[in-house]
Amino acid sequence: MRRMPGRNLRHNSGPSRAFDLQKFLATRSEAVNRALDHFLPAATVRPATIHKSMRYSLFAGGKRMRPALCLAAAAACGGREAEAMPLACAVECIHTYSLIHDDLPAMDDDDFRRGKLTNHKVFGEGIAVLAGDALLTQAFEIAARCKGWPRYPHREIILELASASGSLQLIAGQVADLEAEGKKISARHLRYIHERKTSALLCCSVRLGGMSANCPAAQLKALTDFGYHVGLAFQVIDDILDVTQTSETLGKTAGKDTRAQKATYPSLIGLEKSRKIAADLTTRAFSSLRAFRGKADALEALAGFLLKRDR
Ligand code: GRG
Repeated sequence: MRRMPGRNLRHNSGPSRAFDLQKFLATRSEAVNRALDHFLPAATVRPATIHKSMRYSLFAGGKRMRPALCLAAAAACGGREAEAMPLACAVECIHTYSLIHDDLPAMDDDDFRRGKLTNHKVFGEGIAVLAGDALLTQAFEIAARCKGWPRYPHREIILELASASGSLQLIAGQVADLEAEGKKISARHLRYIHERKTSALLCCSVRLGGMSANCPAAQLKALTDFGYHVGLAFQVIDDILDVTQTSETLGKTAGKDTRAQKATYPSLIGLEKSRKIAADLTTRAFSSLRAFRGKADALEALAGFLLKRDR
């Protein structure tokens, strides 16, 4: 992935205008939940166990940040959020699949996620693996059913999802993360992991939002730069929260990274420097939004919020 060159930055402390982010997040989360409920087979559909398991994790109370970013990107490009909604749901399905598999005993072996018992704790490991598989497949089905746009026909949309979630991005990040456990790695290698494990899907979320608005290439590039930097900042903050917050606040086991001897920014360079890196990355993200000439309020507010979040 490309990084942006340094610039003089107008934004350095978050959104410049009042934007009601709480209202945006509440209304969009509700709309995303309704759409996901519509796209997924009902919990009673045979075989009911798998549909219950998929729905258990999908509706367990995630923050819905990727869908929110997707919808906000569509709005920034002058598109209709309704057209972006299937893609927002597809990304959330992929994200939820990755969390279910990440929590398995063969991976991070976690008991809690989104404030509830992990999928395998409730349904068993076999069903949890299959629920993850089914959510990943569901994402591609939802995307294949969307209408497609002149600049971004179905092929482009499917390729976007596949490349973000495949063995060169999401899976590559997870593999590198697993292989780095207990080892001392360089900041450069840690960046490689974060780019793939986290930034790729956040970047994909905003790019798909732009694509659903049939955005021109310059806007897609601005969204790519924005998503890349917000995605990296997101993971640095995630690592910081792991050592500064309680399990209750996070809804997942806090302090896991240290116990598993995971490579993180706080373990590599300390908390203060990590906070500075997250803030710098967010400033870079803000600067990408200039291309939208003041129409990216929601994206701007989301980036500011993600930097300051406490869970
Ligand atoms: C294919 C067996 C197999 C496993 C795949 C790819 C993968 C496992 C896991 C992805 C790695 C991962 C969990 C990355 C971390 C990204 C991250 C910070 C997730 C937390 O996102 P939030 O805070 O979560 O948005 P909520 O619950 O709010 O949606």
